Amino acid sequence: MASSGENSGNEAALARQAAILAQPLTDDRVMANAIRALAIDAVEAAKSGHPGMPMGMADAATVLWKKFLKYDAADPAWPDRDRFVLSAGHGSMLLYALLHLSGHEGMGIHDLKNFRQLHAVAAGHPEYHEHPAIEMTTGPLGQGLATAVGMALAERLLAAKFGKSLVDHRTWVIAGDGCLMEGLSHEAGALAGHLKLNKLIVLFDDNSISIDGGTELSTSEDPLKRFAGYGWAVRRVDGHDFAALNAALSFATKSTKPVMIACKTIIGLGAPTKAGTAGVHGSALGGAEAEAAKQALGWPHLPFTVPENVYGQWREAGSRGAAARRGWLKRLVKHPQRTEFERTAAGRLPDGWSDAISAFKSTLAETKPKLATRQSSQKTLEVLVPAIPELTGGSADLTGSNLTFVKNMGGVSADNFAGRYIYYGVREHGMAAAMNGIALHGGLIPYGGTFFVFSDYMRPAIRLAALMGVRVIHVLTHDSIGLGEDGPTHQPVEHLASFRAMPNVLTMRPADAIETAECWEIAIRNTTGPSLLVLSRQAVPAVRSDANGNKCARGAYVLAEAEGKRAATIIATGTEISLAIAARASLARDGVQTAVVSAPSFELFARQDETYRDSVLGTAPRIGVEAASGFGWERWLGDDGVFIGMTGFGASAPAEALYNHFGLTEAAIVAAVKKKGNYT
Ligand SMILES: Cc1ncc(C[n+]2csc(CCOP(=O)(O)OP(=O)(O)O)c2C)c(N)n1
Ligand SMILES: [Mg+2]
Repeated sequence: MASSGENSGNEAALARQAAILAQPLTDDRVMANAIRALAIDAVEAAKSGHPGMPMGMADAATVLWKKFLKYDAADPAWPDRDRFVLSAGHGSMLLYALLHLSGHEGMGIHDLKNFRQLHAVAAGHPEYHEHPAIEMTTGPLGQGLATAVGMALAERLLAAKFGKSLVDHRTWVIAGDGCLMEGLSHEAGALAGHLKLNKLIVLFDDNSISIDGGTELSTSEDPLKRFAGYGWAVRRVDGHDFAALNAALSFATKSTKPVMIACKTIIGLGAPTKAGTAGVHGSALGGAEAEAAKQALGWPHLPFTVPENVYGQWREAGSRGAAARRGWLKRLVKHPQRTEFERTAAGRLPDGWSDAISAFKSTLAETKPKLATRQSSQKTLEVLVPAIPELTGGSADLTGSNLTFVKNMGGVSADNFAGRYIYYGVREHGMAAAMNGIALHGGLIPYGGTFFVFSDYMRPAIRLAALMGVRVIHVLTHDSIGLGEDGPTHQPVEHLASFRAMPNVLTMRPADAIETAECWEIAIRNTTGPSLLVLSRQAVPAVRSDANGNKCARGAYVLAEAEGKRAATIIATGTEISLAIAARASLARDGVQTAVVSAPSFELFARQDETYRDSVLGTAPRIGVEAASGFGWERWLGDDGVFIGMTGFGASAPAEALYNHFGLTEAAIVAAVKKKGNYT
């Protein structure tokens, strides 16, 4: 019988639990019970949280952190540590308890007591910046698993570059039913299997419970069969049998394929009535059940109290990797690539790259090429890729359209991790999450391409990149109705507005070759969040002839000042800049003087001081032009402004016909200025 979110129908789980709890208390079980007790106490204190998952996975996590995970609690930043990703982020207390018990600084008992309170290190879900040993922010199910694929891939790429003596670690993931129900798990699993990322190991919390009740309410699949189909090695194990867990993890470390171990667990193990039910997933056990659980577990201690001998065993586990780390440091000192390793690990850019791009921009200023901005992006990459060896490219099966490949990068495959270009396949979401993992791992700067409209398929991963503040660069081509004949399914309309609304995303839509190079330069330097380069399919004339400095860095600037007093200010981005320039010339012939402002990045412009912004925007009436939704433009246009853009979806036709049809024309700009402008 399916349970319905209440603690009913769990007789089988309770019978199994009784047998488990009747076993003699081994050291391993006591160590695991310390996790359980802390999870119970913290959730009780916060009166909210998720005790079930930490209580269920405590045994498996103990085996992992005691015997297998390579880490040294004294230095969570050790580059060659194993990565541990709690994909089932709601079980955050599992991670916090592990960090606390293993002796990590910055996760004291008072931090656990403060679970889920304002500014607490122990936030509701693990937050990347709260503690150096939290490898990433998790909570949106499936993201952890897919990001871990990127971490495991980064390890392979860096091992190929620097050798095993510096780079030789695993990526471990704990994922639940929810992570594996998410579609993203398919993209991630398939990519990892294809690339034979054998140092990626997923412990699946196979408890057959999610929020609505038993998983039989909504799924009949066998994830192990699915992952075996992707080329993974799979095992099933009793998640409360320490010997079996040890054997399974040992097997996992010898695999030539990525590994998934389904740990059959009881959610909330220890809770006398609620174990094995959805009732223990996401709420405090309640005083009586919490008390009784500790009694059943043989844990007679006061809340937030762990006996010294148990701390001792955990601290031993936490320092188990110290010798390995010291050995690694010695190898680093003698390593011929030490300087390069340290530079890239710290995320510092190489000398000379900025000169290379300056020289390139000077050439553009002379040659004034008429190119699609996606082509300009490729030409910029031809300069950046050789100059910045850590740049790692890719595309979600649109390499020839995104123009993200540069000669000699070499494709990454299971047989060749010396390549620098990743064929992500038609897996936008998987790509964006893997890019986050590559960036989080350190040592590499990922960029990846797809059509701008399919940023919708990547949005959850881009949002996490923004929240975590990691440097990933998205090359998003075919940026408007200007892509033409492929029609409205492929034509972004609301995407610029939506990303401009997302905190900490840098959205840039350059107008010509020089602006594209400038925006790439900004993206490379933007170490604190994702950058989106929104690029055209169709060619645009060069509008800039000066290449000194970086004008795009101020977000918006006066591209062409009015000859005399401004009758109006025409503000445009990307491909619409050339329309604005043409309208300005036509108006000037009629004696109407206007300025054209190029506004490649709203976010960067918003960061400028008011004086600068006022000087750019001017006091004359403003006309905004962008082949997209006008949502958000009112910020720059003011009450009096006019927006010329899209009010609905696009259509299928040649680009020029679409611009005419939707009224994005020189004539429309001229008419708007004549209607609104201050001139006599
Ligand atoms: C993408 C996403 N959808 C929904 C949720 C809300 N949510 C949190 S946990 C959960 C159930 C997860 O079930 P499972 O992974 O089996 O966790 P367990 O109950 O076993 O701890 C849901 C739906 C979420 N965090 N992320
Ligand atoms: Mg579950």
